[in-house]
Amino acid sequence: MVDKKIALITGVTGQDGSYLSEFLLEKGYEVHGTIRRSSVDYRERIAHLEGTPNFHLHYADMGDSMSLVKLVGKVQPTEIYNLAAQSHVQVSFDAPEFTADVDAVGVLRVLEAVRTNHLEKTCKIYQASTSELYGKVEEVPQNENTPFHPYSPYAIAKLYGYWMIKEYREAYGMFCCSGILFNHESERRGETFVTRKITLAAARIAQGKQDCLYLGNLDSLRDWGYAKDYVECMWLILQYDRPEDFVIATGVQHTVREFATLAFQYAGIELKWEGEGVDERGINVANGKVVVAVSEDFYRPTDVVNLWGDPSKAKRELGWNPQKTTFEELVKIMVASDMQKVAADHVAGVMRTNLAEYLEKGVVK
Ligand code: NAP
Ligand code: F7E
Repeated sequence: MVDKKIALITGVTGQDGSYLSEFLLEKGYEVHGTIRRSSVDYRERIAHLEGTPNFHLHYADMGDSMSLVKLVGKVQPTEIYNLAAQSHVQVSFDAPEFTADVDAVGVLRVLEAVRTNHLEKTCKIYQASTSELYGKVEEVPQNENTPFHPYSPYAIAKLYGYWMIKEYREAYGMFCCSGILFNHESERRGETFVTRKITLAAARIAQGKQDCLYLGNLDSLRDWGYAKDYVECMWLILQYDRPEDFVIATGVQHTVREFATLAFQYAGIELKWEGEGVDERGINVANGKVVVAVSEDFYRPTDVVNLWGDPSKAKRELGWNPQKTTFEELVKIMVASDMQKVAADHVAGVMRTNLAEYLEKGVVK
């Protein structure tokens, strides 16, 4: 392996891409990231990094092989972190073909871009695999040997990527690995994922800017960790002495209802729950108002309801600490950040206000 560390991150504008960029820049890497042209050129999560000497952005798209081949040839990366994806499970039911192109064939395009540039012996590849592979789970908790049962177009696309990574490792001796990451959240999480939707709404309701939050399946169980801790693991996986796949999780499970209860508590609202199923309501104990209600709009055609990771291998082999940030600390960080953002009501806040209104009315999933 060459000495100079050059990382290429696909999906650098995403939650994980932004934290990973910070992490690698601190380690002295030259960091290159892919961006897409969009009608609004506002890259909120990485704006603070633009202009940093070792940080470079390039246009490329997971659906465009040539853009990836040319970029890999130009950058000559020693490590690729393939994070780019249509990452929303519910959206994958509305746009299954696009999801397959980006999340499945996109992985193949990255692998082939490395081979086309003859970098298979010098460039390691990290693939953003997912606990969604376990889907309609066949055992709890889930580890590296648990059988997969993908249960959405997103998960099925990601399964293709997982197997391609394994195939290229065995067929061509490439150092390519999957991190099977369980849900990880942060103050930078997209606003339509359930945790961020809850913390943003809790902050808005606490500050009188929203009346009610509409959610789907409150019983769904997730193993939620902090994204900042998880990007360290992506790097550790590529520093391991051989290419292997790892489950990354906290080993602790909570329901959506528990997340909401704690988030509202940190926002200063004590909730009590009444009713069942679609009639369940979260009531503000202080004034008797309904602040959380269930809407079938947020139910999925098939939902993954019992994710719980066993991070023993990552702990043992990578020396990673799955409990660096606890569930309670994670919720507190997210609520504190959204309380500030909602109070500040700056330009981006106005955009958030509109989105939150759509979310409240159930227009955007
Ligand atoms: P995210 O915030 O949704 O970011 C996704 C990134 O992919 C964005 O930079 C997005 O660019 C980019 N992207 C989407 N379509 C693209 C395309 N056609 N070409 C190029 N780039 C494209 O996701 P995340 O939470 O950071 O997750 C990172 C990766 O880990 C994803 O692959 C996700 O599926 C996977 N994963 C996430 C979790 C989790 O809990 N967060 C768990 C397991 C696995 P724009 O900004 O231009 O949209
Ligand atoms: O849903 C339930 C929903 O959209 C979590 C992605 O990063 O993690 C993420 O996928 C659970 C589901 O994340 C609402 O039905 C209830 O059971 O926050 P989510 P996800 O589907 O787990 C995995 C590991 C990834 O790989 C993905 O890229 O919460 N839920 N009510 C809701 N979910 C949403 N979004 N909105 C609701 O109102």
